Amino acid sequence: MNARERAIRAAAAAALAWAAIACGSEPSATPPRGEAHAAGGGLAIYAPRIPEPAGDVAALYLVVVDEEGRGDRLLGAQSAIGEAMLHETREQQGLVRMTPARDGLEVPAHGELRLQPGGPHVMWTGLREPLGVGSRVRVTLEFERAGRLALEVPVVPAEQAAEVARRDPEDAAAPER
Ligand SMILES: [Cu+2]
Repeated sequence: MNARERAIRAAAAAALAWAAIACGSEPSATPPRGEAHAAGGGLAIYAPRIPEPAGDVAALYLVVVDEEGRGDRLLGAQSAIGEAMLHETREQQGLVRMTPARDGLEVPAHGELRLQPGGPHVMWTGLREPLGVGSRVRVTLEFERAGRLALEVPVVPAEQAAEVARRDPEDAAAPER
């Protein structure tokens, strides 16, 4: 590893350590939407991305849009990469912390659920192998009403966590049902 690679890794590790403790607290700008990556049951998934993990914890960010006005609830996100948890972030005594979202995360009718740095997200712990930029992770999202939606999520550079996805037709994923 050369000096530049070491510096990049150190920066990524620092970013992730901070995210793991605080889950971020900076509001992110509204990202452009691009193409839907998966759709089904009245929901569409936009801009899925996993910032390159520096350790054995990874976060998933994306936008779930309720397109038919029925509302829903994200209950889980399965993947072979590790054990998934749904997290919310809350401010407690001046500190921003993540807490388990035991009842899932609401997708408001006619609205959207935004998993993003500083907000709710999916977090995998105990990653079974390193995830490099450019790799893709198969994820199955589970919703209370819409059921399961499968998609492939790209791993992006850690500093792009707050940004959203470029349009890439190959990113499109077929819904499982
Ligand atoms: Cu978390």
